[in-house]
Amino acid sequence: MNTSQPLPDTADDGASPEMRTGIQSAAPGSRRWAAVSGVVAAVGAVVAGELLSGLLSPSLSPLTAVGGAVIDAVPPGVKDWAVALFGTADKAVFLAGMLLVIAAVGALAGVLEQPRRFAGAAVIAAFGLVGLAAVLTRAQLTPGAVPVPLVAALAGALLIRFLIRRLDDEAPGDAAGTAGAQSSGRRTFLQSLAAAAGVTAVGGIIAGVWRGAASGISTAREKLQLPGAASGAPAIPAGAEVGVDGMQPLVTPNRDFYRIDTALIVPVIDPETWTLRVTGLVDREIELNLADLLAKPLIERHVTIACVSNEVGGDLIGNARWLGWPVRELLALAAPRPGADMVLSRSSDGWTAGTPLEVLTDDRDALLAVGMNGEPLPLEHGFPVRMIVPGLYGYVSATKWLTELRVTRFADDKGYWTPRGWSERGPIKTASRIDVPRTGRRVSAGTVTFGGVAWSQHTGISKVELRINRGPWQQADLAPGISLDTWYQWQLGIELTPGQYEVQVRATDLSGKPQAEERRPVAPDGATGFHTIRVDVNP
Ligand SMILES: Nc1nc2c(c(=O)[nH]1)N[C@H]1C(S)=C(S)[C@@H](COP(=O)(O)O)O[C@H]1N2
Ligand SMILES: [Mo]
Repeated sequence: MNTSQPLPDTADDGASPEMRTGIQSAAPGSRRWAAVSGVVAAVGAVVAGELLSGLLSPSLSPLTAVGGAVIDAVPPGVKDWAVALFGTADKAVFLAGMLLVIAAVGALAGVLEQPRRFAGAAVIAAFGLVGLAAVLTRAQLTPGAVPVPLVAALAGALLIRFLIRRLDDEAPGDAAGTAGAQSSGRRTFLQSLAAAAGVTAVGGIIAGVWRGAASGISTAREKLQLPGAASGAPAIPAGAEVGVDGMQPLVTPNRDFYRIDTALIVPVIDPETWTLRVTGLVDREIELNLADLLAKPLIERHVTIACVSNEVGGDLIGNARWLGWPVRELLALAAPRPGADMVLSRSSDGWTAGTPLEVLTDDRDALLAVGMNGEPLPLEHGFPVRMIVPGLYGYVSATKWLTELRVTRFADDKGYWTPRGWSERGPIKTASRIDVPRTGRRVSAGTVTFGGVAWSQHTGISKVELRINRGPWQQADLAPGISLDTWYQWQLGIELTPGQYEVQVRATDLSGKPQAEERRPVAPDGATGFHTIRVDVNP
């Protein structure tokens, strides 16, 4: 930049000195820079909070506390929100939105700080108090988390004051403000602003890498040696995978497994210090650590878990081989008292699920899972320990980052989603899906091969049928399932002449009950209706 030339907006600043009646008034051009200063100060405060929480409270920063509080406070019945939370929440978009709001408040603070000293600093301090309030309400609260929003806000307030002072120095507000003095003052201001922005950016990158890598825990996870299973998973029967091109694998690889949770950042739990407590209506409270758990006789089972927010034909469902200790064994040690009918499982971030005691104590192999497809649980799937309960939607059973099992009663306690418009009980509904061909796809006339999956966890599937243009149901070839708790693949070849067709699928469970035809939305307890696709058959 040519320093002998006035910067573009010194023209607005300098052209009308009479506008600057004393140091309190801000010229329009410098107001823009005041806004920029405010943005840098506000984002700087956020970054300071992230860095400091990295040191003092890795699982709770002011930013994630406010985000978590916003997510929890979303009014029930707001469908898009529910879908965003239950559905594959785009957490990056949510975080970006939060940063935009913070930047906007920062800009406002900058504009306020310029004419009224400390007005902007007060806005940033108020922001710190919001952060503190949010932090205090979070389940991950530790003493170390408390000073973080205060120190971060103080840093932001000092920074905004410093930058605005520099900005004001540039324009003394009287005739002494010659073009030369202004341009040198402007240079000093811009240098300060650039330095502050640079430090903020570098700090942001460090905080991001720090979080992203969650390095120590990832390493601990990689080093963790899972014991073998005392009772291995039943072998996958021959032919369970129908081998139709374009179908998903029968066992879902971890990296492709759907992820649903309310956690803005993945909770990072040190396996060395993790404990699980059994509390509530029990004769004996129990606390065990990971070494205790891994020393138990573990079993391995394939279980297909599904989200209640899975739309008809949707992909919020996956099948994995889970290694864990049966929940019923732990509950037997704790000895639930008469009258208890629910277990409220809690994760490290305070999220809860209410599961009927009965399904955790019957023979269905509900697990305290430590392994997923032969590896320790991935961090985003609940490392180090989660629950897996065959037959129930995830929101009432599949607690990730598990820390407590509270034996209680449905009359006394509620899981996270129940007061938010979702049913207290969530058995998975029998359903089926056409995966091949994909809807709208063009295929050639002749034998068209259809393929897909059907599930009725813990009951099993007896038949799958297809119908074309609402004609008679035609029975598909149903592959053997791995167990009653997993999905089944099916396929059927149908002769089709050129034209456009509607194809529907329905499954019947092993008790003879067909899946529900009536179209119902996902709330409050899971969608129903036949998955319907359209196929264009070319000549
Ligand atoms: N801690 C915690 N566990 C949770 C949730 C959550 O929000 N927090 N969501 C549940 C829901 S709604 C589902 S469908 C499953 C999804 O498990 P996955 O992400 O491993 O597929 O996790 C369950 N466990
Ligand atoms: Mo879910």
